[in-house]
Parts: sequence; structure tokens; C-alpha cells
Amino acid sequence: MASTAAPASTIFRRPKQTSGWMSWLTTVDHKKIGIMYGYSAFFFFILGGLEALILRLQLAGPNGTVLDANEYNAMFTMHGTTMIFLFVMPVGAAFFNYMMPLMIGARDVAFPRLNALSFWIFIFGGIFLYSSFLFGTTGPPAGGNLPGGATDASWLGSTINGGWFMYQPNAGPRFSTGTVLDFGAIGLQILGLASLISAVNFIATIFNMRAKGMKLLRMPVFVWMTLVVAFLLLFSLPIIAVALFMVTFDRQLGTLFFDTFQGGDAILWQHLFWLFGHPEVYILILPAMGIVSETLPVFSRKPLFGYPAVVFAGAAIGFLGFGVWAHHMFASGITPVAQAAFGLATMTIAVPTGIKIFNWMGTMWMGKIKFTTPMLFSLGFVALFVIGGLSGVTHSIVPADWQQTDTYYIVAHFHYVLFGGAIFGIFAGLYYWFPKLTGRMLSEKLGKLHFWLMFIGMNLTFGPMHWLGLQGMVRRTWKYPEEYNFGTWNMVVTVGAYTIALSILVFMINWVRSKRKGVESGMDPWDARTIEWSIPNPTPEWNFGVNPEVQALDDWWHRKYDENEEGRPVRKAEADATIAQFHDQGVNPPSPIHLPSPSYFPFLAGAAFLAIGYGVVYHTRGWGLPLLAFGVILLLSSMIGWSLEPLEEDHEEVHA
Ligand code: HEM
Ligand SMILES: [Cu+2]
Repeated sequence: MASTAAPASTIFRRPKQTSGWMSWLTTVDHKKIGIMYGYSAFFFFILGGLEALILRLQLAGPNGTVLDANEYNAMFTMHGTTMIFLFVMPVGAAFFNYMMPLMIGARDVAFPRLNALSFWIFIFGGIFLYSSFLFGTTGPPAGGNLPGGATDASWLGSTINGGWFMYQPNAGPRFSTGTVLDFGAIGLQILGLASLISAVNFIATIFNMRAKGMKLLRMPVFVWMTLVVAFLLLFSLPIIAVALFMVTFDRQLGTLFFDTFQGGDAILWQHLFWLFGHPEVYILILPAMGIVSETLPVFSRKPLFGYPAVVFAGAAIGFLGFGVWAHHMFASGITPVAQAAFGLATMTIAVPTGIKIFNWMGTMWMGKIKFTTPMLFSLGFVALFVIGGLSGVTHSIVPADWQQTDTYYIVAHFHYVLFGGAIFGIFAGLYYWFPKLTGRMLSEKLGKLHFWLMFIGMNLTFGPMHWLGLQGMVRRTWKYPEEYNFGTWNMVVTVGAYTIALSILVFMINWVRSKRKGVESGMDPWDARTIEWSIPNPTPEWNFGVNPEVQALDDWWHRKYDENEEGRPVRKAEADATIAQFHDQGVNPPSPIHLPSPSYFPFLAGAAFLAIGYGVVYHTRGWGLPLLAFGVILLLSSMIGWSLEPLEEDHEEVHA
């Protein structure tokens, strides 16, 4: 390491820490940001999970007394909101951040400081949402009481309670008079901004920063799915942003967009919400699809079957996903023609989804399957996602949907997709790429224990919900009477939920132990196909010692293997030497490498949103507007500081 000092300006010094907590606060390295995204998302996963466990305690038997109606509303709202916006989306961002640049052979994302900004906005948005537990109030609706006759909100009930869909006008100022839904609307707005920023960043990165030779159709499927998700975010988030502004205006400034008593339109909210909300579910599932498209070939020891079809199916799912939103509104009074059209459109999504599933099965067909933990989670993903997909098709049949909607059948469906799909995919990815973070392996023994507990628990939890729903157990209900005979299966469901919790505990123990004491992984522990495995583990600060050049899809595999006449892979004689050579280049870069300098400003700009958020909620209090002004000034001055920052300060150069 040597450094040359030649700052252009000295007014705005850039921080230089490369270790200690300040280095995390100021980092612009995509890997560190990815790790921070991952840990914070996991933290929220625990919170969302605890909320689910409380819900399931309440519903374990008839006439539960753990929660009152208001608290139940608050718990399921925060549970859903947390899982979607504070866990699955950010954990997706963690993978995109850490893996995507490595998989395209880049040193960082296109705009490293913007990347840090998006992370800090997410953190402060999450803090803002959760602070409603401390500051939120739920007053009685105009002319009524809190649900269930409660008169005052308890601590558990003092948070956002309008469902993650925040249906209007229920979640508007007329029926939700406290502040909790202000926290909801503004918190989601802040979180949406974070995702929008990273979407732009990832699109720019994928289009501009690929290694030489990495044509679009040589990109790993995971990178493709990152791209599709980024476009989905780019097109869907502005819609929810507008809708949330309308809610905030209704609540803060007295507009009447959604107040049906004075000419507002409740269905308009549903259109805007689901026009975002449906693409959102693909935002949640496509990263997992990308992950298993990487792991299935590696552990089947075969190339991905029908790579272009998988890629185009992913893009088609993204595209079609914008045309089906009103299938969430079959029971909301849209015309029969609209119902028929949206029902049909919804069924078409089964086609590209089916293509993907057949291609994954084709990949495994006649493969030499290795049942490692990431493979088990990938297989779990495929199996459970198929079940969730099939029950999804049943919703696209309008009369069936009328029967199922707002029952536990729906709850079963979307948890099969989101838990069985998204979360199993995410765990497949965590086990698969853990060596890239740490240079060690997660324990296979604990991993398999984790998998089986989670797989069994998941089916115990969400399987019986199908028949509970068909028997008429309604969704969003805080209790059910004895004579309905829902008790037995609900007890099974609750036992399942706690089994899942146990499995997560096993995972955490595994993670903490393996990080320090796990078996060292070497460079290419899975004998993988893609170029992120052509550099040492853990990933060096500079990613690639030498800018990679790619000659084929699955370039790394082709450097290690030839095919014989029968099309079977034959390991090249020089494969070990190739690996050693890449390892050496990765550890000892032959020429100096320039890395972007850290910055204080993303953190400061992100923090500004906390002040802005509270300023808006409390703008009628004496200190509200000054706080809002402070937030805006902090944001603007951070932006100015950011733009005047010297490009690099004492830039670090890495020499051989
Ligand atoms: C241990 C695992 C889980 C359990 C036991 C569980 C349980 C529940 C329960 C009981 C509800 C309330 C249903 C209702 O009253 O309408 C619910 C709602 C919901 N859950 Fe989960 N859940 C789990 C994991 C997840 C995950 C991983 C996600 C997403 C990635 C998720 C997303 C949602 C959503 C979006 C709602 C709807 C909330 C709303 O209507 O506002 N859940 N869950
Ligand atoms: Cu949908």
C-alpha cells in the first residue's frame, strides 16, 4: 500500500478511515454497503418474525386474549410492512449490492456515493416507521371507537394499523385520526425513495460497467433479474409515491382525494396502490428466481437449461406484471369486462413462470445433483413456489376469487410465494455466497437442520391455512369463536410458526460460529460457473486484481472444463494452475488500483429525511415546521457538500 496526496481542494476533506465504525458510516464500497443492507434487513426480519409469532399466539386457539382488535391490526400491518419493505426488498438490495458488481466484473457500482445514500435513506426510513411504536397515536375514528370498542391504544397498538395496503378512506383522516398512518404514509415514501435511487444506480451499472466481452446474453441470470427488478422499481415506485403524496395531502393539508364522503374516490386508491403493489410482488420474488438460477446449475453440474428462455421469461414476467393489478380488486366493484380482462391477463403470467420452472427442472434432469444446503434451499424454493403459483392461478378465476378473497386461503397463497419462494431463495443465496463474504463455509450439518426445520415448519404453518380459508376463516380477524372448529388446525399453524422460529435460531448460531470458525473455503469451493468465483475469498477490497475479460456465458467454468464428444465435461489438465493463477492475480494486483474515497454526505443526507418526516407529521406543533426546515437545509447542504467534494482525497493505491 502506498498513497499519493494530491487533493484538488481542501475545503471539503474526505474521510479516509478504512476500519472502525467510521469506515462503515462513510463507506462507499458496494461490498460494505451490501453487508450493512444484509444485517439491517435481517434485524428487521427478526422484528417482523416476532410480530408474526405474537399474531400466531393470539390465533392459536378460539377467542384468543393476547391482543385486542386494535393491537391485532397493528401487529399484522407492521408484520407485513416489515417483511416486504424492511426485509425482502433490502435483503434483495444486499445481494444486488454485494454480488452484482462481482458477477459482471466491476470494481463498484456506477455511483458509489449514491449507493451509500440509498442505504442510509433506507435505515432512517426504517427507524422512522418503527418509531411509531414510541410516538404513534390512534385516536377514535370520526363518530366511533377504536376497533373492538377499545378506547385507548396500548403500546403494541400504537403503530401503523391500516394493513400494508392502507386502504382508503379507512386509512385516511376521517377514520384514522391518530398519527400512526402519517408514520405509515411518510415512512413508505422515504423507503420508496431509497429503492428508486438504487434502481437507477443498478441500471447504470449493469449497462455500463460490465467486463470486456460480457454481452447482455452472457450475463448471469442473477444479474438479469437484478436488471428486471431495477426496471420494475423504476416504473412502479413513482406510482406509489404519487398515491402516498395524495394520502399525505389528505391527512395533512385537508385535500379530499380519497374521502368518499366529499367526492373522493376509494377505488382510485386501490388502482394506484395495486398498480404498484402487483409489480412489487415480482420485485420480491425475482431476486430469489435469479439466485436459484445460479445455484441449480452449479449443484446439478450442468449448464442452466434454456438460458435465453429463462432470461426472457424473467423479463416477460416483469412486463406482464404491470397489466394485472386489478386482480386484487375483483371484489371491489370493477366492471365485469374489466374483471374478465384482468382475470385473463393474470393467467398469462403462468406461462413465463411455467417456462422458468420447466427450465429449472430441465437443468436438474440427468444432472449429478449434490444435495448441499444451498441446493436443498433451492429445491425447497421450486417445490413451494409451485404450490404458491398454483393457488395463485385459482385467484385469477373471478368467481373463485370472490370465494377466496379475504380468507386465509389468500394468506396461505402469498406466504407460499413469499416465504416458500422469496425466503427459501434468499437462504439458498446466503449459504451459497457466504464464502465470498468471509472466506469460510457455513456448517452443512447446521444448514441441513435449518433447512428441514424450516421446510417442515413452513408447511405446517401455511398448508392448513388453505383449508381454514376454504372453510371460511376470514383474514384480518383477531379471533374466531369456538363453534367454528378452527381451533385444531390453528394450533398446528402456530406450532409450525414456532418451528420456523427455531430454524432461524439454528441459522443464526451457524452464521455466528461459521464466521469465526467455519471451514476455510478456498477460492472456488462449489466448483462454480460464474466469474465472482475467479477471485479469492473473502473478496479483496479491489474485487478484481486484473480487469476480467469474458469469452462465454459461464466463463469461469469454461476456463476449467472442456466438453468431450458426448458433451460431457472434462476437467482441463491446467485447471488447477488456472485457479492458482487467478488467485495470485486477485491477491497481488500487478498494477495500482484506484478505489473511490469515502464520504460523510450520504449519511448526513439520509439523516435529513428523519427530520423531514417528523417535521411533516408534526407540522402543526410549534417545533414541527422548524424541524422540517432544518431537515430540508441539512439535505440541501449535504447535496452541495457532496457536489463540491474533491473527487478523491489521498487516494489509496494498491501496488503489487
Ligand atoms: C413465521 C413466518 C410467518 C408467519 C407465522 C406469518 C403469519 C402471518 C399472519 C398471521 C398474518 C395476518 C393475516 C391476516 O390477519 O390477514 C400475516 C400477514 C402477512 N404476512 Fe406473514 N407470516 C410469516 C412470514 C411472512 C413473510 C416472510 C412475509 C413476506 C416476505 C410475510 C408477509 C405478510 C404480509 C404481506 C401480510 C399481510 C399484512 C397485511 O394484510 O397488511 N409474512 N402473516
Ligand atoms: Cu397481484
